[in-house]
Amino acid sequence: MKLFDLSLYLVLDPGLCARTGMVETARRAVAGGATMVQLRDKEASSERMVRTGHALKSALSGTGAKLIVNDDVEAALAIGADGVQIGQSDWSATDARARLGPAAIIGVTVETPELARLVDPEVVDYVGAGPVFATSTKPDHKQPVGFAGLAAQVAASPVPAVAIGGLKAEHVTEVLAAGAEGIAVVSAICGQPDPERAARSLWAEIAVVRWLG
Ligand code: TZP
Ligand code: MG
Repeated sequence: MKLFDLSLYLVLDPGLCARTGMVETARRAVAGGATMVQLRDKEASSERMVRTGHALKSALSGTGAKLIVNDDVEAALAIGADGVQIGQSDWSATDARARLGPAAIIGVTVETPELARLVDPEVVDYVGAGPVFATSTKPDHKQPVGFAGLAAQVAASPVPAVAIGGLKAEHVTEVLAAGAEGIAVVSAICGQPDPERAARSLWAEIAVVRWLG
């Protein structure tokens, strides 16, 4: 049984995390409740990905938080990461699964219900769904879909979804109401003066929605 928790998913960005650094940001965010951490560094060489990934892996060791690597399946293997997040133009999920084996967590980015429907639940563990809102964090993102579009992607997906794109603590209620299992953020944690506190405020919202409805 593969256990992972999409509730509060931090996606690291080297630029936005520059103030605190990616590894320290991840450490503090996990102390504040982040359940998954994705290393996403579009400019990095595989060597730099692996170096940062190793540092992240030791920072997260023993916390229960999962470490996911964006795009670079070989780097994920070298790091001994828990899994990968792959986009529509990156590795195929089937190739990634063949390379990483059955225990790896494989996430696929979807931007439409049609793409969500194509996901093979035998191969893919979760989808990253969105973008809910426009965001300068990913300048080439697809058309924002709003909460109704998110709900349509979630409904079409055969696997659990985590929502992404311009999301803040104030959006948690609608994200969960749309059927997503969790919220993925970059700027709501990266570059915040206190990443642990930022993660705690997101968790506080999740807890309120989950336990008080
Ligand atoms: N994929 C879709 S939007 C996005 C990614 C990686 C960036 C989300 O960043 P932010 O700062 O949480 O809006
Ligand atoms: Mg990608």
